[in-house]
Amino acid sequence: MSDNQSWNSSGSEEDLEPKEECGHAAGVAEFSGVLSKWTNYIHGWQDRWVVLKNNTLSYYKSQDETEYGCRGSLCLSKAVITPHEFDECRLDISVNDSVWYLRAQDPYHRNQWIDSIELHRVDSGYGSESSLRRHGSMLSLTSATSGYSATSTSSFKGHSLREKLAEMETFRDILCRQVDTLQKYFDSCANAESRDELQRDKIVEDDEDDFPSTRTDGEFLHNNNGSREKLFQSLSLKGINGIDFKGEAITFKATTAGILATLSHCIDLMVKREDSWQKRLEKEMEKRRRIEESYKSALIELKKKSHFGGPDYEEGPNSLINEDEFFDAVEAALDRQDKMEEQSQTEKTRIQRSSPVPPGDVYSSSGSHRFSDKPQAVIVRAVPHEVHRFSSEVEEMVQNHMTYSLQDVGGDANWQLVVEEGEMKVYRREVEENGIVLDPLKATHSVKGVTGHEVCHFFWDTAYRNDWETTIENFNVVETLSDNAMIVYQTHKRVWPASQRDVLYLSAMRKIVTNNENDPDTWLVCNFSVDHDDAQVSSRCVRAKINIAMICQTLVSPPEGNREISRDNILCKITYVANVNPGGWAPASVLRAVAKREYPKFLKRFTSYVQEKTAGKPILF
Ligand code: 9N3
Repeated sequence: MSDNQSWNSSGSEEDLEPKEECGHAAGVAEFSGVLSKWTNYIHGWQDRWVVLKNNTLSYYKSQDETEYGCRGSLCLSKAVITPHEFDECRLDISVNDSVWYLRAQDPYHRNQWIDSIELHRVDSGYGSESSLRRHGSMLSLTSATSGYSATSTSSFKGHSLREKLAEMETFRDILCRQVDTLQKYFDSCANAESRDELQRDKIVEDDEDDFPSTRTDGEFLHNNNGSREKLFQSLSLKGINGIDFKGEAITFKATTAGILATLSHCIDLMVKREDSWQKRLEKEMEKRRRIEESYKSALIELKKKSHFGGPDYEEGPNSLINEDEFFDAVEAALDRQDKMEEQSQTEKTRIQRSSPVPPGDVYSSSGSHRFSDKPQAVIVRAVPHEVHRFSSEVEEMVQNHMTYSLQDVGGDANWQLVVEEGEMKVYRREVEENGIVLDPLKATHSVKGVTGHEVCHFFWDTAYRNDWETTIENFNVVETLSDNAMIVYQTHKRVWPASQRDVLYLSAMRKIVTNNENDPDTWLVCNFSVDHDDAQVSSRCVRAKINIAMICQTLVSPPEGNREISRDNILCKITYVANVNPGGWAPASVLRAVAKREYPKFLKRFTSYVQEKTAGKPILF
């Protein structure tokens, strides 16, 4: 019995046997190797020893059994070689209606076989056409496969299913051929009626691999290698027109059964795959659950160990508390600070009442500085000022503030008014750089009864710093550059749970005399970050950077009659600008909330302090 050639009309003798007719590709070496050959649905793909020689492709059961003769052969002159569209290992070789379905061990060997067959083939017109066709499909195939294998191992994952698909395509081919055979039979039936003539049967059995049990007489048909007598004997068993109907019917059933078997195999594969995916999913879910659990317990441990909010507590994007918690903590800390301040304030006034000091000196901590003792003695030496190594920096800062900081931002859409209280207006521009809030701030205020010089004096002179500044833990003058410029190092109170900040800055006070006599002169203090070798480096602190200016202009309204200018006639217009870079991460919402709360508080407190401090004292213009 044969494989697929048993049921088509021409894996025929003339193609299979006659080496002389087939021609000979001179000088081309013999090529042989193992290829899988499709037998039938029962035996499926079977390894066969295939030999390419003398323009003929022959196959043997195995390499050891070549002396028993080949089981089938094809003349290659008219053979059409078709590499399979999807199965990268497969090649189909057909001669007329006879097809061999072959598979190599890998795409490389498949291509090697195709190339060798082309080399051995003695060309006929037909052959060259097929050769062209073959090359056409090879081109697309090699490009498709190279792209395919380059993608990933995923091409192997669907390997069995792909193989099954290839098998089913083989079944389809077989069935198509059977349909053709039947059609031929019907055609000849129609002809026979008129001509009453039976055609000589052309069907030749090829491979005995297939359906040995289908023969009723137990005779095995041999292919081109077998005896011709047996072939003719068998013809008598065939139906009308030489067609083996029983064989065809059995094969039809077998092929359809094969399709069903393959389909069910596919289903099995898919079910197995689904099961394995399900198992993997369950495993992954379990893994996730365990990781989540260990994360939670690690978090609890860490909270215990790092003294939540203590010095080892990590600030920054990796902080274990979220912004809301952080924000609440900051709010609570600030409230505590406020309460403590209030308490110390009431304590101070209580002491002052019991031991009176000169009026207007309530906030003075030392009581020995020039202003409180002899206010008139404050010498204005701002113009011309002393030269020091930071003079040019200060000059540049002052110029910038005079040019840009004094610009009105009331109608500027970029600046949003965040707080308005009486004459005080606080604006800010929301600016972030790498997630760090830099929001520039600008505030304007009108303070009655004080001059710009007085405001700047109390702001600049560190002797009063502790009287009005509530956010500083400690400060010291690192270097005095001149009588209106110094370098200050200060540590800010820690805003729990954020890290503590320190600032090193140059603080300079200047008077800018206007060149237009209708405009008032300007007094200003600018505080801007600098580097200094003597500056303490604190491992506890994160270094913040500041660029702050207090810019003041004094407006004087003419006094009534011949009176002297009193404090009732003066008004100080303040522009306060602050650019603070916290120097490290802190939650944006927290910083913004703190800034919104601290700056207005500072401005009110400080200006009231200056008012109180100067009240009843001679005016310092
Ligand atoms: C803030 C400093 C920090 C944060 C300042 C520094 C600051 C403000 C005013 C200096 O006008 S001054 O020069 C008077 C002299 O002290 C001056 C304000 C904000 C939060 C209000 C923006 C640094 C401390 C800090 C930053 C970030 N602490 C925690 C997180």
